[in-house]
Amino acid sequence: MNAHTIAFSGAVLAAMLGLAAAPVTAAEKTTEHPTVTPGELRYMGPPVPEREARRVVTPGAPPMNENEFRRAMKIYFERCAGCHGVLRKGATGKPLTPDITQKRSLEYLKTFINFGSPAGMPNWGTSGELSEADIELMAKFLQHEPPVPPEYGMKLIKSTWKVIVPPEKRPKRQMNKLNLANLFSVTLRDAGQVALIDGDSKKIVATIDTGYAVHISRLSASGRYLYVIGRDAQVNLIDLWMKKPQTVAVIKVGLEARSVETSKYKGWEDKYAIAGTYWPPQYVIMKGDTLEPLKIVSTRGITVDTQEYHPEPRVAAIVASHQHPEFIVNVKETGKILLVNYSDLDNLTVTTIDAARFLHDGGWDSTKRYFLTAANKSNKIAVVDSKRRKLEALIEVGKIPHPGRGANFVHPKYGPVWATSHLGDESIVLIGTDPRRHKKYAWKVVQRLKGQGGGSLFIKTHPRSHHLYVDTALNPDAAVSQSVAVFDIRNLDKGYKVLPIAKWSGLGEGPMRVVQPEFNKAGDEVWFSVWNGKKQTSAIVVVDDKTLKLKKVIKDKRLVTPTGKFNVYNTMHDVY
Ligand code: DHE
Repeated sequence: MNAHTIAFSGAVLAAMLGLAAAPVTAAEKTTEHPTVTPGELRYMGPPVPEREARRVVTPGAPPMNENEFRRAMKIYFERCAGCHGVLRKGATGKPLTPDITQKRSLEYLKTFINFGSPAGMPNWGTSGELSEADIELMAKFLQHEPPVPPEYGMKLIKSTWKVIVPPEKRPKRQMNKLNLANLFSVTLRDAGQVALIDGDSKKIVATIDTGYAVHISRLSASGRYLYVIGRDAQVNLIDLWMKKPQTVAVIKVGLEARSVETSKYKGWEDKYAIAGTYWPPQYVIMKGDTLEPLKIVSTRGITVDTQEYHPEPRVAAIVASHQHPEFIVNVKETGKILLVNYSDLDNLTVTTIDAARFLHDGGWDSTKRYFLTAANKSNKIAVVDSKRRKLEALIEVGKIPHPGRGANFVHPKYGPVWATSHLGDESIVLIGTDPRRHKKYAWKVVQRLKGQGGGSLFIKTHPRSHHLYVDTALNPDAAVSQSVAVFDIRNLDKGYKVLPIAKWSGLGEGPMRVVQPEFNKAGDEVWFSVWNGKKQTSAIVVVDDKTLKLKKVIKDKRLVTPTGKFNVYNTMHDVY
């Protein structure tokens, strides 16, 4: 279905997206047109005045004029792309391509946008966020071919960058009495916030507005700063030393993103931050303490296996090497792992490691030398030796491995192992990670455990625990998605015990799912999110790791759809 697509230049889009694009300076002003520079004039022609709006046509879609289309595009990129993807292929929200939306009808789309759904779609109309006219506009827009989203170059990124508290004005020492090492940053996914919860008192000490459909938190090497990224590619830099922890800098590095990290190599700690985007497919290196954007690098390129060009290879997990001044960047659709050396940004050295397509999440082995990462739709784990800068192994595992950062423990027989669970089957795979003292087991599957079922997202343990916890948050069976399996590492053959986490929360009704175990600093408590619908009450359940008994239920109306939880000490030191 060919659509009459319209492309907008960055500057025009900046204006449409409500991003304060840099004003046209006097020098750039031209007598030919009051607001457009000669370069833009040559490139895009004069801006189309309202009255001459051209019609946008996609066969089968209700007609819209260009001004309506522009407005709908602005609303979509600002409010919807974070969940439905900039190309409307779906993400946490359903795909919204014309082959689907045109079958739904205008009335259905209007109703859905107006009332939302318990599965997490906000009620844009009844909440007053969108007017009736805008809802009608969006219901039409979604039946047209998605417009080519804008690139996000330095000018547009810089227009979103704000230093709210400059470094020199920030405290010289911690100004609050928080036990920061045991603080948790908790993703409040559909609220677009993080909650900071004191691990000792279990009290919420702050809720901080972040990007839309907020995704993950990472810590600075110093443990002072929290870097939070939203699916809308907004990065918040939060200073935990302030009297009340708050955002001190913010930037939007693209339209859609999932990962953020800071430099961790000795002597370079926190000098740089990096964010990887789904759209545009690129990564952005920033100053660590202000988020000043310094370098944008596109990840468009050739796929590792078929050697074909890919226009939209999204940046997935990023970790910071401890062996060299490098970021390790997973590029999903090309299957390449980039070691980006930040020691000379003007002459950037990037080692490109061929791994396997559909790279996703991953984490370090216990020595923090080897990065083990899922090439999830390739059913493989890739192992990168960050010291030798080489692919160590590509290991066949189960169906769609999804480790989060994985789990490291010492197996009674095979020595140090790293574990992943799977979205596509019930297995939990253990991989030997000690090429020196357990050479014959290194980089091989040494054991496959049977878990509760597929749909697992995260697995976790702790050096002081002898338990391995496995969620099955996306399993279709509520009894499975609302509980977790726990193994005794000393006797894995005994199988798992089921903890009825959702039941312990006492929440009662709602489409709740139990997701992501996270230990406290001491390693004697495990926190689970009971992720309910946006309109229902959610909770965090704390389990005593020694007794496997319920220790505490954290319930608070501010806890809206809690998902990822990041203990400061464990996240700083890659303890998992
Ligand atoms: Fe995530 C990590 C991508 C859906 C919760 N998620 C990651 C990472 C990536 C990613 C690339 C690794 C980041 C890193 O380490 O730098 N996640 C995606 C998606 O593309 C996907 C599948 C669909 C989407 O639209 O985003 C997706 N993720 C989800 C969820 O629905 C989850 C369960 C709930 C939520 O909050 O959105 C979710 N993702 C998480 C969490 C982590 C994560 C908690 C960090 C795990 C960790 O321990 O580090």
